[in-house]
Parts: sequence; structure tokens; C-alpha cells
Amino acid sequence: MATNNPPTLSEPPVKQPIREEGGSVVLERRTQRVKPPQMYQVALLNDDYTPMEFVVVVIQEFFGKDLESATRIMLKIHLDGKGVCGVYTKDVAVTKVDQVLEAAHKSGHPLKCICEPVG
Ligand code: TYC
Repeated sequence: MATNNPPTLSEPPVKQPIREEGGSVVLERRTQRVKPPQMYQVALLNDDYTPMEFVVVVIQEFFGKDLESATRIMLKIHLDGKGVCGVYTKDVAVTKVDQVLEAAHKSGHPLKCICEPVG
């Protein structure tokens, strides 16, 4: 199926050939009108108390990762202090942070979760 992606601010204006019935061809200037939304990465921070198993479950449940990916991200956090679990629009990222902090609080763990603009 032919796709016609919306223009973005990062692309130059596109002139699209339009075929008319009489066989003539005109070029239509397509001015960019939309820019992609600012994206936010959601990251977990290391601490000395939250069990590794809990972090792995959180990454699987809230960020849709499989066991292997979740374990890899958890170990990165454990070793580096921080790890990105996903990248979302602002509303979704803020909701993920709220959900993770609520789950951690309910379970009595001091797990910290933040979101920050990408790029
Ligand atoms: N450092 C924790 C431990 O040794 C494990 C941990 C990993 C905690 C990632 C938080 O975001 C975190 N139990």
C-alpha cells in the first residue's frame, strides 16, 4: 500500500507531482505544518534496598519488556545507577512514573522513577 507520511519540520518542503486528467502535471508545494512531539524517556534509578526481582517485574509490567530485556535493564541500573525503560509522549511518560512510584510505595520499596525530555 502506498504511504504518504505527514511532513515534519525536520524535512525540507516537498513538491509532489500531481497528475491531472488531461495528461498535464503540476507541482504542488507542501508546506510543513506539524512537528513531532517532544518525547520523554522514563528511567529507573538505583537504590540499595529495592529487590532486583521487584524491579524486573516492574519493568515487565509497566514497560512491556520480556524477562530477558527487563533483567538486562535492571542490571544496567544496578551497575550504572540509572536505566531507560521506555520513551513516550509527555502524558504517557508522566503516567508511567506515577504508576511505578505507586506500585513501589504500596510494596514498601524506595524505588525512584523519573522522566526527562529526549534530545
Ligand atoms: N541495587 C538493588 C539491589 O542490589 C537492585 C536495584 C536495581 C534497585 C535497580 C533499584 O532501579 C533499581 N537490591
